[in-house]
Amino acid sequence: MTSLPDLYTRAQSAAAYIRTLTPLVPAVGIILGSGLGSFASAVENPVTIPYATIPHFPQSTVEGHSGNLILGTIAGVPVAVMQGRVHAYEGYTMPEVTFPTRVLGLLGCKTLIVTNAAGGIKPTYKPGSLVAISDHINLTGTNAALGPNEPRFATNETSGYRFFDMTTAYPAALRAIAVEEAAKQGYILEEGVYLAVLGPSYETAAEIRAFRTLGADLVGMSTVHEVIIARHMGIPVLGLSLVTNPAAGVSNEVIHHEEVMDIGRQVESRFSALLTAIIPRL
Ligand code: CYT
Repeated sequence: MTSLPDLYTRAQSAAAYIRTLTPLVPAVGIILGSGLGSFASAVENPVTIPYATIPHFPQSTVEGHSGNLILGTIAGVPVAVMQGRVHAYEGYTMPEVTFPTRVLGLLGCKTLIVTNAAGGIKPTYKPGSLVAISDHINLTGTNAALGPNEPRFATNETSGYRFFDMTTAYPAALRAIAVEEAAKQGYILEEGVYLAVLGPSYETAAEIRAFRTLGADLVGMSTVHEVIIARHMGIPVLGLSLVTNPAAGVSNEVIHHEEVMDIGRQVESRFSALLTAIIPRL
């Protein structure tokens, strides 16, 4: 029996395969969350690569997450867009969940934009609100960088270490660009702290009360693992959450995945316009 090559070799073979399909070197990587996949149609001269065809790439099992990597340009900037992600709650391991992030880094992405659908803990957030993630609280019970350190994933001299700083994972300068572009488009992009749980059950009302006390404004089941790996690789992150519902107990509503998808569809043009304005400024 042949054993799997090591993680770095697997990520390199995925990147090498992608390079056989397009000479484009992406400057910005974008991971699209639940209900936000339609931004992929804004990519110009797209080369669409189904995850299923990429060596070692994980497949999403969640409704609302199609599985394509799309390389092309947005406002002239070369980008790699992940239409759909995989989550730990699907049963994927940390190396699997963060594999696409590693591949985006190896392909050359200098900035990563991560997006997600989140529950709003802060009472002023409404379904449809877009929020720039200022920081996160990882309550998933695991860490994406678990396991042997692999310094070859470093993209510069200040990354690839066993222990690494997280205080600058979401640089204020990137958030400021997003806030400015939203203002130009006529609305206020708020900033907030994203708290990640494992899922797939939505949170209880008691958990949400506890999370509010802890300083969380948003809750979701993704993103933090990708951000940790991006940080390990030395890639700065802009995180954008779409508030799809008030978190448990914030209103009396019951939470459904369908409403998460519906809100995504309602804001898709606003969301695409914001991303399109941000990307040339990164
Ligand atoms: N909503 C969501 N919790 C929520 O309430 N989209 C993720 C997690």
